[in-house]
Amino acid sequence: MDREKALQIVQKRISGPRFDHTVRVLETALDLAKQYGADEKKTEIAAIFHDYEKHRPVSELQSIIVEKKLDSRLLDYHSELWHGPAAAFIVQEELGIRDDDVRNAIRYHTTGRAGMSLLEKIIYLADYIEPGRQFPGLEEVRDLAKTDLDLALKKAIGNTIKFLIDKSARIFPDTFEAYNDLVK
Ligand code: DGI
Ligand code: FE
Ligand code: FE
Repeated sequence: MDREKALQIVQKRISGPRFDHTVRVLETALDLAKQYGADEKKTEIAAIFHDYEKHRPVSELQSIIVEKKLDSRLLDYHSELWHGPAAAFIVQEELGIRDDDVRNAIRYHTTGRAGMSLLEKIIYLADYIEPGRQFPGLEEVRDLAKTDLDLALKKAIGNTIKFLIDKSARIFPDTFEAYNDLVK
């Protein structure tokens, strides 16, 4: 699927600011892919579709997780975590996107996981540092991303865990496992 076609498909579901975010994630991810030697075509598709299910009602996301037998642990955690796994399923089902690495990059873009691939790391980080984002500690991660992908990722995931603890939010095990995996 070419870039324009993919963007057209996504824009029908997530227009407005969320679509603008997607385009910035795409540009950021392609920069990282060039820098760190990832497959640019796969990066493009994963970035474009990473938030494809972001605007689907929570009740429908829940049905997808139950009926399609996705990771049932998700149901015990915040619904914010559901759009990635749902999108990874839907892009295969509806659009025939079968590449495992692309689908895992979409699936794990919110939580990360232990043993992330280069593409998974790039999508996670691009989503975190795209130029429209603004929060404490972000500049440091942007700087690290210029020289050391794993160090940037460790900082980003560590910041997310701190942010969640400050909110007294539950933390999905994959998020901890991603962090532990990067601290060696
Ligand atoms: O979809 P985006 O807004 O572009 O970004 P995202 O998919 O990374 O979602 C970010 C949200 O997910 C942010 O509010 C933090 C939250 N999040 C990330 N990891 C966890 C989490 N929330 C919970 N409850 N537990 C987690 O492990
Ligand atoms: Fe997302
Ligand atoms: Fe996103």
